[in-house]
Amino acid sequence: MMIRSAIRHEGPSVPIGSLGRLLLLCIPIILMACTSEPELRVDAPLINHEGEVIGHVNLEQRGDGLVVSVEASNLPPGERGMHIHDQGLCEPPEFRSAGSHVNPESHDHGLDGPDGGHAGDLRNLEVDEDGTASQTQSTSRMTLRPGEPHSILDGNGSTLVIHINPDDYTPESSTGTRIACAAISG
Ligand SMILES: [Cu+2]
Repeated sequence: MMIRSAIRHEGPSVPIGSLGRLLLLCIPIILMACTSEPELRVDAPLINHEGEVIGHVNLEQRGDGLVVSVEASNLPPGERGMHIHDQGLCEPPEFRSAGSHVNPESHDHGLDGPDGGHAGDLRNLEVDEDGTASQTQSTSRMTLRPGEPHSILDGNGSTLVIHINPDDYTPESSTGTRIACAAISG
């Protein structure tokens, strides 16, 4: 009885209150969210029309969302169209080998168009004045999960292609020359 009493009164008693209890409950959840590993992850070098590596592309599957991150330099400043194309090959200088946009439903192009765009349509890449870009966006139209209809890791892989012109997200969009390419294969 004496020992139990001594242990019970060892430290100062600090009332944590309901807010404190809520914080104690939330901290492990926040830590789990911050440290949770992506389900699947692919990293690929980004090359320019001379075949030089100018950055890299990282794709991560997080639930039903595909997180697309681009880190690049030596790009022309401004907004640049960016899409996922349906062939996994980047042959400079024109990157025709990258094929067309991933579009299994044969939709019209353009995220803001009546069809809602191609599966491979992405938001423009914003390139800073110094030619660098560091951007992350998420899409639920593509997945890294193999065997699914919109999988990037189908038999022949896919490419992330950056164009000279911005995409205006309409069916009439003309993003022009392909200036950089990253081949993504499983
Ligand atoms: Cu494109």
